Amino acid sequence: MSSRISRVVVTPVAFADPPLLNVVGVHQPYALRAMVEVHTDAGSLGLGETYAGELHLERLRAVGQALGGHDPYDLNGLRRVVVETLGRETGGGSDSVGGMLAIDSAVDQVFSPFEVACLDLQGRETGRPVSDLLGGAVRDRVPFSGYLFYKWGAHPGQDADEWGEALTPEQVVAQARRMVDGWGFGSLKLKGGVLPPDQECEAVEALADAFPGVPLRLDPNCGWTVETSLQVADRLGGVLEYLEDPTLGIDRMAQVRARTSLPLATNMCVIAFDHVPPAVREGAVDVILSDHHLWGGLRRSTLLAGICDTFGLRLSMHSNSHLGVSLAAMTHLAAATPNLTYACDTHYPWKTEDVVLPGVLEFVDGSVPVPTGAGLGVELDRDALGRLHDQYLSSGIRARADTAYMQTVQPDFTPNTLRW
Ligand code: GKR
Ligand code: MG
Repeated sequence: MSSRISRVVVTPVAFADPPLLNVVGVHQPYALRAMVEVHTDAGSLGLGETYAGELHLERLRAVGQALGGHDPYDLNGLRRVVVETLGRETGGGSDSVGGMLAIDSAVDQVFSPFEVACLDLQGRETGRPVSDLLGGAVRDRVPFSGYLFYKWGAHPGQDADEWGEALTPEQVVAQARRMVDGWGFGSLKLKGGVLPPDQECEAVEALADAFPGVPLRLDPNCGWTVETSLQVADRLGGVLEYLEDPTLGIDRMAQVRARTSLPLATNMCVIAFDHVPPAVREGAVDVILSDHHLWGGLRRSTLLAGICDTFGLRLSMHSNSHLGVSLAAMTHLAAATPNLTYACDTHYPWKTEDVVLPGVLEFVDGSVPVPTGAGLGVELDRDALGRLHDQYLSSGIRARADTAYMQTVQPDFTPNTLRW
């Protein structure tokens, strides 16, 4: 008889995160993630990584309990268990990414880490990398882009971090230089929505001067009106490879796209399968940023890739703050997705701690070589896992709360959505 799931362990962890600024506020001193371990009665193990808001953790644990005796190769059955466990509840997604996203259903987010863990487990048992289980790698390294942020030099009350402050074009260029020198990135993305658009345009123009020929992206997370988005598109049209989520919602994005030829990308107005038809109908976007944590795992992300291919949409990949299990999953997915031709986003350079043993995941010339070992190819560092779990317990942080944290410094701050 084939092995069955005997035990699921969900471990929330907190890892140090610099004060990165965005449209809804600023990153807290620690970012949260949950590690999901799926064990079988035959002694096999699979790993997944996901968000760690409290409601999400509750749901993960409920599904974990319901999975006892389940066949780890039955991924359709796994989805059924998630749907049944969450019941008829839709009540908003588990984690709205610090308040940036309106998510209707938690099913995809809860299913994702279990699916990844089962694929990791299947790969370990069959001796095949996860990319093979997704149809086979079409590339042996996955390019990532250097993800630049406006940031404070330090969290309030703490010593300056190694990156220093980035609030001016010169400081953004210096940050980019460090990213490029340290990781070899061949494309750059600036997180905007922080300063008035003119200043963000100046920073992008400074990047274009400092890194001629390097593809650039700007993402203000819906900080702008339609008119402002058009002014920026006009000004940066010759500089950007795409403009990401300049404004809020499919309708506004379509209004912008109708009046510019600059490609528009999104990880905010198309975040579920039922957003694709209206976006296509209205011609709102050119590029969808997939994210297996949000879209229901690795296989549904390859399904999204097929849909994009059918409708002539291009594909890139989104990132939130994450650790090595996620980076491994993102790399296998991108490797096995032929039409994912943009460099993927990653927050990885911003973290200084991890739960995976070093040696497998590394950046070479801005790309991560696809792990060739069985499954995801990464192993948990149990000591680090324990340490970061203790950090979670002592941090007191139980949800991502960029706005509330910003308000401790600037009490009158409200999110910049559609501000300019
Ligand atoms: O980490 O501050 C951040 C980002 O702004 C993140 O929350 C976004 O989801 O990176 C993301 C994006 O591309 O929109
Ligand atoms: Mg984005």
